[in-house]
Amino acid sequence: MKKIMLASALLCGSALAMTGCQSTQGQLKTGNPLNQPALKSVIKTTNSSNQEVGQVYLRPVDGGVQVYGKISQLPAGETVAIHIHETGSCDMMGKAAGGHFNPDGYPHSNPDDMMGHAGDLPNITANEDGVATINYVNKKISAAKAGKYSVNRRAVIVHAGADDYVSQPSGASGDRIACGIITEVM
Ligand SMILES: [Cu+2]
Ligand SMILES: [Zn+2]
Repeated sequence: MKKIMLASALLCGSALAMTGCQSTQGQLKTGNPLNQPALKSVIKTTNSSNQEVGQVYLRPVDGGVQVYGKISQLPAGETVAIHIHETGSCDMMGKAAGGHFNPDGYPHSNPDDMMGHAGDLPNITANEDGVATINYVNKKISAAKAGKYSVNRRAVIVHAGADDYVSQPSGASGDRIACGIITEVM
């Protein structure tokens, strides 16, 4: 009897983790929903309302770091840029986040270019409700707590326009409309 109760308690804990803490990941079907992300960024608008508009999660996977999440309240149907910027600050309308995370001194490029910024990510496109998702494996960053390629304490920035993956230094992606500092998931 004791054993059965313990088992059901564990199941309950798992169910809670899926439906509670990890609902976003579960909905996005981004792999094993019981696998906790290592890092997380709560995305807020850079304007004075400072409203929460999404979450981005990061977790180590084979060959890289899975970056996944959802951003809402974007202009409907618009394609916009999202990057990891070097400094973990969202001050001054996101400008304080600095340039793209670039530990190896490469030029800006498309996110799959191994000789481009580590912080480059693919553009996201909002649906008619202004909601966009991202689910991308970045091979140039680490989700570790610290280290040369770690993105812990750096910033996720969402822009007003799309990244052309060519223009220097940041793809001509326009204003910084939303921002979140990347932190460890406790
Ligand atoms: Cu950016
Ligand atoms: Zn870049």
